Amino acid sequence: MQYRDDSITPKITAYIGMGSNLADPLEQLYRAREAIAAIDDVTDLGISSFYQSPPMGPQDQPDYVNAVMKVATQLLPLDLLHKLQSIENEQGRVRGERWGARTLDLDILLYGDQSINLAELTVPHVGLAQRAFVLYPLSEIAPELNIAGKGDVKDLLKRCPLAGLKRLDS
Ligand code: 5RW
Ligand code: CA
Ligand code: CA
Repeated sequence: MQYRDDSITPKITAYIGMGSNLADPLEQLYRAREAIAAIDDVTDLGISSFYQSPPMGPQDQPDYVNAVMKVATQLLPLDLLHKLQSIENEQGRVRGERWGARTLDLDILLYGDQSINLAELTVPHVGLAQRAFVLYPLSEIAPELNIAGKGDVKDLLKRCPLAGLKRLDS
């Protein structure tokens, strides 16, 4: 859905969590960034370093690679979500076990300063304040951010154990 007058459409800064633990995870995330940047009404504003970590949830799966991407968008949250889901599907995501291995997972972490509580979408993302694989990359590209109801990213980070998280070289 588009607004009729683009000149009055609010430009929202959103942060997208990216994860993969199958089929060359780094390559999956590079490809996903290109696909996200190619969406109409989404502009790539940058990406964090890439981080490797052991799986949270079921342990019988490979380590993950995660990153956080910053975008500007004029898409509504659910429209952005559906485009991200199409990219997951294009990159071979198969729905299996809950919290199981996947080629690509794209989550809307933040959408401006909005709180969204829909059956399909919760923003800020539920795990954002506790998960090292989200907070460390997010703090790299948005160190001064305050998350409504959760606090400053800097303070959240101080209370978040690394849990085996390692930054990858370029
Ligand atoms: C389930 C996350 C339980 C945290 C989930 C939990 C992951 C991951 C998942 C990811 C790492 C959702 N996604 N582990 N586990 N990175 N390291 O992106 F406590 S499944
Ligand atoms: Ca674009
Ligand atoms: Ca997801």
